[in-house]
Amino acid sequence: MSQAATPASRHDANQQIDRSLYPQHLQRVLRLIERALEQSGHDRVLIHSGAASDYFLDDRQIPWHVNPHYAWLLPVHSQHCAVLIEPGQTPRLFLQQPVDFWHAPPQTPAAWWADHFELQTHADSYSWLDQVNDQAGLAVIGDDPMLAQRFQTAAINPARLLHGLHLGRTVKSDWEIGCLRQASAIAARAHSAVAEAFAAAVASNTVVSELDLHLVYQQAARQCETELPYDNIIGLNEHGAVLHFTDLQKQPPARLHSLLIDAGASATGYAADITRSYSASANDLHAQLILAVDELQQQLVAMATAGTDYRDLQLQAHRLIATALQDLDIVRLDVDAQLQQGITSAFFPHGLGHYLGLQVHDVCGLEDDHGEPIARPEGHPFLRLTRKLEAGNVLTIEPGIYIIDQLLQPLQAQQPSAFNSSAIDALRPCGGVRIEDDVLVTDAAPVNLTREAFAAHV
Ligand SMILES: [Mn+2]
Repeated sequence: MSQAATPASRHDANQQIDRSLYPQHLQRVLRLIERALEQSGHDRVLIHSGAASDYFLDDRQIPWHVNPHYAWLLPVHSQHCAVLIEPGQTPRLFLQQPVDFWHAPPQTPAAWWADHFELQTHADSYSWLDQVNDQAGLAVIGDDPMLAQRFQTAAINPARLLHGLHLGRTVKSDWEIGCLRQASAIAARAHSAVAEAFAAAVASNTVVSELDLHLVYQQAARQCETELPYDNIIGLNEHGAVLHFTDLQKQPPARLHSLLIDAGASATGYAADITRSYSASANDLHAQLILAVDELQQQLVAMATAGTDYRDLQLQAHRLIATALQDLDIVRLDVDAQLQQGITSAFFPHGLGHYLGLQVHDVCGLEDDHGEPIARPEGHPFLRLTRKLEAGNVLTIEPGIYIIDQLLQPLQAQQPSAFNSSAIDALRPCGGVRIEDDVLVTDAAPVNLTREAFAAHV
């Protein structure tokens, strides 16, 4: 089992997010939106929460997720609501409170957040739209098809304004950091429960299925599947090498070698995105690989400082992975030779991480401040973050090393002497290793929200 030591912290999953931080957050968001409006040349913006749609030929709804720009403004999210923002005015909130005996009504607005809006409730989904003039200076943000029908003069999702909103979301307020901490705390609690269940199966020489581990996770997180920010990736043994393995098996494998779990949680719309890897053996090569990835991951976290270009972190990750592969005698080439020949990309084919916030892969990771694309480094097609880091960014650091035969075998065939094939054969039944933490960039040292959460839980 591998679980790295972590610093102590004050935060735990039962702690409420500090509501006194919300008014300042909202004022900041409104300022950012006003600035974005100035730059896009619009007078005001209507941000719609969204509306669920049904499955094809069915009366069952597709799970609904709020428009993240609406969630940026408000801590409580329901369908058919909207905020109208006009610089210098109190934002107007059109809140749907339907008369409906089929469904539970949305929460009654609580003073601590609702008092910051001019509130107007409506019973049906669209009548309130008549109160918003369809004018050239209006921008509308949302994806309900009714919006485009109703607003023919206004700009629907104008790119320039969207960029301004996305850019604003890259730096988190204290309120948002509180939400992200809470999400990490819930996820850490659930990860720990799964680690215990896996360890218990190993210790008692029994087996456990991926689905059972998923159910342990959900019970400990106390979140429904629709609340989880993404489908849990829970891979036993060789499934750990499938980067997005969500096909959770109900049957346990004959023997447990390893577990890779990539699972998050949400808090007030904000996500945690955490991966841990465990070995069933105390000291086999896979267990050593977990320790090596854990160590290099923490080195990379420490480098996530303001001013650092995330592309350099990606390249640095490949150097550290090459070092680990050489040190563990998996690859018999030095770092430079491994990089030149693309060997680390076969063991670590994905990006080092991404912004995290209201979306798991949060917005604006590949754009500069003016909305122009920032190219990925050559040979790194899956990197999701190419910006320079700044204080207030929250992002993931998630290096991994996997045995993916599709990628490795062509290289092994080309140059057999570069690889220790018996080491690769020994690792294959264990799939792979990934360690992922959620990290807050500050003006000083980075804050590891995930390790703080694990430390507070234990
Ligand atoms: Mn991630």
